[in-house]
Amino acid sequence: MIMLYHAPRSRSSRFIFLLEELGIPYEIHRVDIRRGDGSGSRDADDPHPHGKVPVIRDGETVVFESTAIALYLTDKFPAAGLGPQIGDARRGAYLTWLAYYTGVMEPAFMSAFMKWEVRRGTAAWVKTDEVMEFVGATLAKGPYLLGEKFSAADILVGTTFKLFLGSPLLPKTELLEAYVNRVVERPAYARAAAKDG
Ligand SMILES: N[C@@H](CCC(=O)N[C@@H](CS)C(=O)NCC(=O)O)C(=O)O
Repeated sequence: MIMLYHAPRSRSSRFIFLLEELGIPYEIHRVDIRRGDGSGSRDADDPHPHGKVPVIRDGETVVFESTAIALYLTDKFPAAGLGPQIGDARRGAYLTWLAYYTGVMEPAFMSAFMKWEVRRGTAAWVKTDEVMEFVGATLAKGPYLLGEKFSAADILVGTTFKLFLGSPLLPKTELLEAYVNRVVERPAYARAAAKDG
């Protein structure tokens, strides 16, 4: 059985959402983490090398990093159709969005939040306005990042936008609001929120 190491209202919350979407048996192991406000502490039960969440354990296999966990779970449990499999023409876009989420989108928003300068030609990511241009162009073509098909990439991206939408970092647009609503109106999101703790 998949075990999710989870801290309430953190990046591991969206994996309860994904596990609920997958409809597989899983267990939640709550751990403490260090929070931005100085509360919390590293938990000896957490197998993450830096004491972070999310982490999953599948028997002897431990996976951490949101992108890796999303790919691991959607590859291992393909029946729910939440990640295009090898051979599917949408696989490339799926891998791209998962990697882009961690490698470009999160650093872009984090840099803006921390007021760090993003120097073109030096940083491996871009500013949020460029990210949002790409997101906007993608979502203009379909209700989800992969077009008609909802995927685990929407869970990562949609839940992140849910947090920031309407803040100075992510001004509201009709398109973004509609996208976030499509993601968070899913019944699995509500089930996950009830289990978040
Ligand atoms: N790149 C990681 C980031 C994980 C992360 O930073 N998680 C935060 C919670 S939202 C955490 O565990 N912080 C505790 C700490 O930094 O010690 C991922 O996406 O999985």
